[in-house]
Amino acid sequence: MSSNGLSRRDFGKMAGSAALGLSTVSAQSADTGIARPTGQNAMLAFPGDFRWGTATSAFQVEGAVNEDGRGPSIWDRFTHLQGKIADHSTADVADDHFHRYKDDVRLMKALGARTYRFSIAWPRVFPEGRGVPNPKGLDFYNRLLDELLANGIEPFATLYHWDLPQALQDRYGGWMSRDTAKAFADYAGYVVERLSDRAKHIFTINECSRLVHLGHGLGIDAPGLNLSEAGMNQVRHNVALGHGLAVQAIRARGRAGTRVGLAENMVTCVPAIETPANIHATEIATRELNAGYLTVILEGKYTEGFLAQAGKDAPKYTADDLGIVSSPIDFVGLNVYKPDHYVLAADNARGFTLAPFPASFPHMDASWLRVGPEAMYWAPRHAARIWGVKSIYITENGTPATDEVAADGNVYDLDRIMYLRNYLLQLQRATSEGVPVAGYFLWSLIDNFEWADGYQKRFGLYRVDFDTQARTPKLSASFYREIIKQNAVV
Ligand code: GCO
Repeated sequence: MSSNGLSRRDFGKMAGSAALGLSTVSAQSADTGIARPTGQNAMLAFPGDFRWGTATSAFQVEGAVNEDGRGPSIWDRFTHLQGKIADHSTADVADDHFHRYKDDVRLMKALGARTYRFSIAWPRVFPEGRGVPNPKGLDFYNRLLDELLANGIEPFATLYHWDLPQALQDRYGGWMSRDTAKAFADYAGYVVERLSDRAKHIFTINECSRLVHLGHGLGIDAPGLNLSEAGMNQVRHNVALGHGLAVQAIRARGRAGTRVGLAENMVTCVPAIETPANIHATEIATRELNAGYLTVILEGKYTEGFLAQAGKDAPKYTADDLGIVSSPIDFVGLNVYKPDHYVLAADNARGFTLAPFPASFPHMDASWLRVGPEAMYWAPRHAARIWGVKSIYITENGTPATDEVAADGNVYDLDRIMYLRNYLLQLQRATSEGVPVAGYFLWSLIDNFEWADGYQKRFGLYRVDFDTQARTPKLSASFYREIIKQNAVV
């Protein structure tokens, strides 16, 4: 009993009803003694300056592919080939975000989000990939930046989210050539010179890993190639070189205070059982399995293991390249969806074993999206521990869901909420242990063009009716708004 005669249980009830269940007083059950600490979710809180946002990419949302002088990209070409996209769709219209960006900024604002990660379409800015710029194309991003800032939303811009100008594919073979890396740096410098008065955080390249494997190995993504191991290694190196040259161009031409990093879906290794030996093995595995990109960027050399394994298929490079590739960056962005490997310590030459996944391992509404929330703890922790990264953003996390519209018109996407809550609990574990994660961008703000899956896989907090372009919040939008409001897992 408290001194005013009310039991704490009664008081909790009163305060709870007054604040729609969001009481900040201790709500204790007299019967069980189970209590939340003062400040409802204090145990699950994020650092005070944590940045919450959502993410999209240009090709997936913009549409307007022929407007204001935009040139074709490899994804325009690819989507118009027969049989490449599951539902035979294209992204010619997508979310029509090019025309509806003001509405979409309002959706962000309704979430209470303070940041937004989007990408700039290279072929809008340089329709031919290099040479003569198209100021009208860049103007779209001027309008978008102004709208974001007017609404108190901080822009985080990605320069390359896979929409390579088709002209560079035709002329140089795209990323098979170092010329594309050089063209990328020129484009990066041009854009940052004009936008970094407002966009202070720049990501160079999104997910090198996927563009190499799905785009140049398996042929599932544009440009739809099936290169040899040697070819893929060279593409990966050229992308890393493009990243490094772009970092240098951004430093040279960006306004003071411009910060630059990359966004990668690192191969995420999780200890199968959290013992010191397994954790150590996991760190060895992380370095080796990311050797072709993150490791060389953050360490300035390819590991001996990588070069030995690649043998004659190793990429061709110069010593100068390694210095460029490893140009210092300000932050690392991690796209975290799933655990890639569960690792056990092993008495073998590598020092680790990758446990095979059982057929019954759970996944979301895509077979690749395994539910392993602990990936969200280990990915940033590895970046901080292995490479000493001081500033990390979770640049993507989210899931597709079936998102049926219920009889009352709502989308009760409980599976997405379950997924997000569990991943965010692991992120909170990381930040509470001091892993320097500065922000989180949920993929995605709105349902959009999910590459080879077309519009069949919905990742949005807002449902999009692609016939009418109407946007409707799903229950997960309310969930995320509450997370942002409380700055804690709810
Ligand atoms: C990615 C992507 C997004 C995808 C998302 C869901 O970088 O893979 O950035 O474009 O849509 O990951 O698959």
